[in-house]
Amino acid sequence: MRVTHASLHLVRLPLVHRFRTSSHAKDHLDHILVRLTDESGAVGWGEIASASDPYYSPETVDTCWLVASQYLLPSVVGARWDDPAEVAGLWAKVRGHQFAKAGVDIAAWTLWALSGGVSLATALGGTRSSVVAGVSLGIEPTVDDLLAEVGKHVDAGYPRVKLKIAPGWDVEPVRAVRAAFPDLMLHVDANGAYGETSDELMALRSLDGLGLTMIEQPFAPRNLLAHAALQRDVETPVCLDESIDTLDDLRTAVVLGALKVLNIKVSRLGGLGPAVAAHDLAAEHEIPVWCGGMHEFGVGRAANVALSSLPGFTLPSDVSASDKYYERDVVTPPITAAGGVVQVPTGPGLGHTVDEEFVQASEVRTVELRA
Ligand code: OSB
Ligand code: MG
Repeated sequence: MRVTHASLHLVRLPLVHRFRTSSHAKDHLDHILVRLTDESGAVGWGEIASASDPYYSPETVDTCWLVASQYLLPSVVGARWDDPAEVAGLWAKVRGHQFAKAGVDIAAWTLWALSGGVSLATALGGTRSSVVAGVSLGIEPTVDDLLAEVGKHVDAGYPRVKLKIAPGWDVEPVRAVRAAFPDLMLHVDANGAYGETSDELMALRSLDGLGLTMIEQPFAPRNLLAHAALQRDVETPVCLDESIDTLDDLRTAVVLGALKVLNIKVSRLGGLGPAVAAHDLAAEHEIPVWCGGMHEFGVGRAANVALSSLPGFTLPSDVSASDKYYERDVVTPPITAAGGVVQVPTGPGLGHTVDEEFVQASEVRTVELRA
């Protein structure tokens, strides 16, 4: 296979509901779509789902644009490869920049699956025909607003809800949600906002009796020792997200006892190849995994659905329907969830068509490279 033509498309979509985490709030998102064309004219799409600001990861939309246009695409355009797993080898000298790599890697996988006439899920080794979706709810202005948001998504059929927490917005709102929804599968995500002061540790320990499926990323990404110490203190499984950028990180965290659950994000791990490898490694250690999201547009969202069809994804994934975030998505049909379940497409490649007219109408920057 040989990519003869590549382009990047910075696309802006408005969010239907303002999303606030421990670090920031967003009303619209800018993601970079990656378009690869091979010698036969087949087109594979990927998505660089980086945030605009370096608050979740050190990457931003601008660093991704720079690294993808100046390093990743020039190494891919014109090169021969037979398997998408080889594509990462073409940019092996580039350290880090996982989000940028992931977008190009997804495009290579979708192009390869499409050319082989198989679905992306089948190409990755997926076995499920549908995946269970969960929703991630941001920090709301009041507990009543949060209860209304939870109720809306429970009514829409989502079987699992994750709540963003931060020091000062934790035990009280989570208790209120638990009291109102006693049987709901519930977990919390702090995006690394907690330190190790006695008040902060006390708040985290107080969450232990609330029947949460997990406490996700309470401490800073590189602070594996604090996660291991908390896991020794609480029954609730500790889940790592931002701490795990590579398979080496995962091996270290396992040895330290820093996690009982792993959030696999295609973007954070640098692509679908490494995401599948993390799934396999976690399975060897009997660590259940689920697929995390970055508010992806339809391309990245479809890749998340395909990945979630692998057998180790036993917990609900953040693969909610497009309409939770966007009025109109970049793919047709959009991703839909009926009763909290998303069907895994069986058609070749992504299983969704990119609406190129809408992409063009919504793009704020573009660049092209030819062999
Ligand atoms: O930690 O999972 C996270 C969004 C932006 C940054 C970090 C996170 C999130 C989400 C998104 O929770 C969930 C989704 O895409 O549905
Ligand atoms: Mg998270």
